[in-house]
Amino acid sequence: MEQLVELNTYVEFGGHYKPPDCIPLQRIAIIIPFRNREHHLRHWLYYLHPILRRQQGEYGIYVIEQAGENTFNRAKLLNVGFVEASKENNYDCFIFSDVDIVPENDRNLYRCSQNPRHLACAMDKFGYKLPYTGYFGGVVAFTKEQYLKINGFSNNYWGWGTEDDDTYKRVTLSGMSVDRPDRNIGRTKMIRHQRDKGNEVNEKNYVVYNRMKYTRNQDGYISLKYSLIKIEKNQLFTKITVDIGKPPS
Ligand code: UD2
Ligand code: MN
Repeated sequence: MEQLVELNTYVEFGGHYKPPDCIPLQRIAIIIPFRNREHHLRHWLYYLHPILRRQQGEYGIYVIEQAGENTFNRAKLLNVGFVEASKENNYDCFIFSDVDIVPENDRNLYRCSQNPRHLACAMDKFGYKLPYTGYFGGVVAFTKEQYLKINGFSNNYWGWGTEDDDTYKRVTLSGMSVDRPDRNIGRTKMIRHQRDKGNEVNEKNYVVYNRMKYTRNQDGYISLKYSLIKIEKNQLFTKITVDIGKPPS
């Protein structure tokens, strides 16, 4: 981590960057759901800070850590990230990224666009193409307005899977479509890994998914509940640790 800090002296404390010689059109918060992936985070910071700087955006990095051992809830952590980052700065654009994904091409701009944007549209693990049309996992970008329009993400997906499909459906049901970069530009790599302990596949997620048409207006940004445990400012990122509860028994 010390070496990483030395390599990226242009980053301001807390993981912020602002280009010195132009006025950026978007203020970007990058939100990373997190627990127990320090090695991936180092990897991500090593690659992403230089890329984001070259893209001349104004950005802040927020690592949202789920405290405790309860089942992981990725999408709920993303909602927390939206709320907490918004308290710090008037961000226009929110990029929600897995900790283990790195773009291969600088021209894959970490920016928001007309519609919610799917940045990880050509992943190495899927043969550099979409595994299915509605795939919306990995890295996505929403303006504040787009995020609020879909009522954020569902808080009810505990464990691995389906929360990204839920998000895609929220987007289409809200009358928006998805923007993606060209397949050559959208190439990304995911660091190979095993499924984490505490993030097992949850069959109940399909039940949540099948109901979402009726529940999405109540479940999301509007119903988010959590308690803040700690805000830790590091040189290259801000880490926010939260208690988000546990799945219903
Ligand atoms: C896929 C999707 C991801 C999400 C997930 C299902 C890709 C590239 N990504 O990822 O967007 O839809 O399926 O939930 O296809 N994490 C931790 N600690 C944990 C568990 C998860 O930090 O213990 C975070 C971390 O940022 C990780 C992300 O959650 O990258 C997604 O979890 P994963 O990487 O285990 O799932 P994966 O690769 O199948
Ligand atoms: Mn992964």
